[in-house]
This record gives sequence, structure tokens and C-alpha cells, in this order.
Amino acid sequence: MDSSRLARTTSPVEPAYLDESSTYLVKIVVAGGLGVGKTTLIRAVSEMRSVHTEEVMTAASMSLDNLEFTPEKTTTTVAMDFGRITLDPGDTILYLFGAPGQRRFKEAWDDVSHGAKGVLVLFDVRRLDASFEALDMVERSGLPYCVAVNRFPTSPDVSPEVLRDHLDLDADTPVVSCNALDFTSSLDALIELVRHALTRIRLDAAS
Ligand SMILES: Nc1nc2c(ncn2[C@@H]2O[C@H](COP(=O)(O)OP(=O)(O)O)[C@@H](O)[C@H]2O)c(=O)[nH]1
Ligand SMILES: [Mg+2]
Repeated sequence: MDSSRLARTTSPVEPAYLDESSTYLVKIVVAGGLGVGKTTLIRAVSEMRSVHTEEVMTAASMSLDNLEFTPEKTTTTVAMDFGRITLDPGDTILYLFGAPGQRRFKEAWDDVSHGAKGVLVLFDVRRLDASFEALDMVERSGLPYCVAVNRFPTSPDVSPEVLRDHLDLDADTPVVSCNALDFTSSLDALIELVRHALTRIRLDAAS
């Protein structure tokens, strides 16, 4: 799969209808800490108008949710984001669900991740710890996942090897870099995740 061969089949603001010949419907979760870019990524890749449940942050959550690097952020996802993207039109459709990354939303994570085939775990390298709780929930779920570093303008360069070491990832867990604002870049990260999930499914079937 190559994202350069994929084009938006519809404008993100127009209603989009599924191709009747579509075969595989794949549920994917986008996870990560507050402000790492989950909503942004789903909005960037979705071929339909994506759906986001956001709530104005309360003073009570200010002490829990660190906004040092995203001071403009006044909303926090309390339930989920939803979007859809067709890979190889007529073949595979990804349903994208954004899950809140804070452990206190564990119940929401359990609901949102149910039936998922893979998880894209977003990280902001300026504050890796923001996604630790999310990574922990993902690892406990046993779902295949891919780590995606969302590059912000002030992000320092961190090599995938250093990150793999720091996060103590398995050797086969993909580590990719993306820009959540960019369609192609975000799609490439999702395609890497789908490749990884397919490999896991094949390996499990063979064993
Ligand atoms: N420059 C830049 N800003 C980003 C990027 N991803 C997210 N943002 C901004 O960071 C803030 C938090 O992103 P958001 O998607 O709401 O994070 P979420 O809490 O994980 O859903 C928003 O103001 C975004 O516009 C990125 O790749 N580059
Ligand atoms: Mg969000």
C-alpha cells in the first residue's frame, strides 16, 4: 500500500457513501495522551466529516492535564473521535476511533478499543510521559500497535532506535514519524499499523 496512490474520494465536508463492493471493514484506535494530536490526525485523514466529542476543560482537570506545550488547547476529548478512510477503494475501509489516553478514562478505552484490529499510539517527544498511561493500556490490551511520533515545529529529533529503547518496545513494534496535520503523512502511519496488524494476524493464524 502506498498513500501516494490514494486520493481523497470525497471532500471532507460532503456526505460520503460507502462503495457497495467494499470488503474489509477494519476498526483502528488512535491513542495517546492529551494534546498529542489524536483529534488532529483523525480530522486530517478522514474522508467524511469526522466526529469529535470535546468538552471545555474544567478547572478541576487543569491540575491533571498538562497543557504547557499546547496552551491554546481549551478542550479535551472525554469520549472519542470518529473518522473513516478507504484504502485501495472498494477493498479496505478503516474506521478510526480516537480514545482518551488518561488512565482515569480506562472504561472509555475498554469500550472504544473493543473489536479493534490495531492501535496507533501517538507521542509528542517533547513530553513522552503524556502518552505513558495510554501505552500502558494499549500494551495490556494485547492489541497490535504502532508508535507514531507526531512532529511539532519545536520537536527535537529523536531517532526511532532511541525511542524504542526508551519506551522498551518489542523489536517488531513499528516506530514511525508523522505530522498529524498532514493527510499523506498520517495515512502512511496508519498504513504501517495495518501492515503490522496483518503480519500479527498471519503469524497468529500460522501458529
Ligand atoms: N504544529 C502542529 N500542531 C499540531 C499537530 N498535531 C496537533 N497539533 C495541535 O496541537 C493541539 C492538540 O492537538 P489535538 O489533536 O487536539 O490533541 P488530542 O488531545 O490528542 O486530540 C491542537 O491545537 C493541534 O492543532 C502537528 O502535527 N503539528
Ligand atoms: Mg482530542
